[in-house]
Amino acid sequence: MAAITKPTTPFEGQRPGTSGLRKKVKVFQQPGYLENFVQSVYDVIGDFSGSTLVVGGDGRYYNKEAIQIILKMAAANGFGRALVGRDGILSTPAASCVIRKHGAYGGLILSASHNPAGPDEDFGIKYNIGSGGPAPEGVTEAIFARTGNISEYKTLDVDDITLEQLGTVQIGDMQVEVIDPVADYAELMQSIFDFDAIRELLSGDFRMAFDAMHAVTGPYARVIFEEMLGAPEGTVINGIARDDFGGGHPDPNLTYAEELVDMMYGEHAPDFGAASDGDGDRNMILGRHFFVTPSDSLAILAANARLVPGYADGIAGVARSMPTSAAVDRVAARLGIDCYETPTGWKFFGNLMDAGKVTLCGEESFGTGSNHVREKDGPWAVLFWLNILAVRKVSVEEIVNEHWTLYGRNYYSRYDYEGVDAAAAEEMMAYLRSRFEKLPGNNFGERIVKTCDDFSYTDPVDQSVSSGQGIRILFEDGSRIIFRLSGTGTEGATVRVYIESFEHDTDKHGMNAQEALGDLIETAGVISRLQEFTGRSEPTVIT
Ligand code: VG1
Ligand code: CO
Repeated sequence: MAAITKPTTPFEGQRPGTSGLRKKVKVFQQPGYLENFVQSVYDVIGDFSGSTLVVGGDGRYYNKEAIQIILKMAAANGFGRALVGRDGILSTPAASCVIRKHGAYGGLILSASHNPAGPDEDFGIKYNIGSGGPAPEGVTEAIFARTGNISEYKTLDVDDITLEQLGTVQIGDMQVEVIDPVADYAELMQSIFDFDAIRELLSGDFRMAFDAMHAVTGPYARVIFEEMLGAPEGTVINGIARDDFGGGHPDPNLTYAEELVDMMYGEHAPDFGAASDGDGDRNMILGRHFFVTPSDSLAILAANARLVPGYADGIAGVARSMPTSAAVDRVAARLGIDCYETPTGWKFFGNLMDAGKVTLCGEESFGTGSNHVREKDGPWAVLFWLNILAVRKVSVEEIVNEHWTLYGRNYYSRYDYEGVDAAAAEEMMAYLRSRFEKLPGNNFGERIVKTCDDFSYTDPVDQSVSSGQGIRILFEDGSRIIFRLSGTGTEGATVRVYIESFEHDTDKHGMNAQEALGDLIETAGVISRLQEFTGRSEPTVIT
């Protein structure tokens, strides 16, 4: 069947951010908008003729329509085969798993992660390469450059295909296989973790709750936790995936995962609670009346990795994004393995994992993962904790306290100011940069500023340089304040302020983080004049 070529003109602003192109649904629905981006991807990723493309998304509004457009264009551009999750569903880590397992050339993942979904909310798309990981900056910049001069796109004039049934259909010369979105992923999880031990744990007095937040992990969690591991029905709450995520904000943190948090801090709370986000790559871990910060979680997984069959031989190294606390650095030091500090966003971990330099990676933003795929992975992190709990047979709180006693505690918190005027946010960042030379040597309370800079990263594998990755104010005592502008929002700017301080003294480990970091939080406001620039006296979310 002959491809048809349609003329088009460029749209402004199609530069992928921290994790792909994210815009309002209404923006994506403009004729030619999605098509331009997709054709730009196909134009720059090399020779894929006859090879396989993986397509799937988090099930949000516009997911299915977008998939039909993408598939017809894939066929017209020469892909030989496409693998699509049934109903157009693939969680982000499952998409990464499918790309790797089936030797695909790459994949298109449709998601705006935890951002709300619906006709007036957000949509997103990103390209992942054959390793299963998000395209590196070189590729995303080439895609963006192409969107600036695109003049036509190729498609086929054919009917939509059925995504609801497993099986194979043809679009032109391309074969489309509609696959079970859970099967490959569940099999991979079974190959890493001790399912028998976890099943035994869950068959006793131990109780867990998993909040899928009406998003993509519902079907994954019901199969893995309830069917395969035998947790009682009802263990997975909000397990029906909806295209508007039930009107919620599927961001697994103490603010948005309210139902789970109430349960875990209530009477008769379960022993273990967890939640994942819209596209299944984030995780939140809770014990009874106890919250585990994502940075601590990464450190604890690294310290206990040998208890898990998939990591029984030890881990090669670890990596964390720059704003993530240094808790994992201490574990790496004790284990005698390397620890890498990368810019924010999972794409920076890909080269390190491909080169065998790191096994576990994580971000403070509720993201943890390993080299089993090339995305962060929510249900994987939950299984990792369950495996540790099944072996150690102590509570989540005991595991964390013991960890702090051994390694010290990195008090940590992030303040987000959402929907700030973009120009005002840029001015504040410029003001901070203008103070780099004057701040060192100054003291704020008992802390003295040691250095300030704008974080720049040279990839140790391909030597590519990424600069302007966040402003760091580093103090003599090792504490830090970081300022960054988010690269995933769709309205105005989001200012993120990350605060960290290390406490060695076990007697001081019982404090609330806000209390322990009180002086640094105040200093952050003084140094940045945030309130003056943004007009905000309180953050939108504290994690
Ligand atoms: C945020 C997080 C970052 C994460 C990214 C994508 O980016 O801070 O750590 O990798 O979201 O996660 P930003 O630029 O808004 O700070 V997800 O679950 O949205 O794919
Ligand atoms: Co996500």
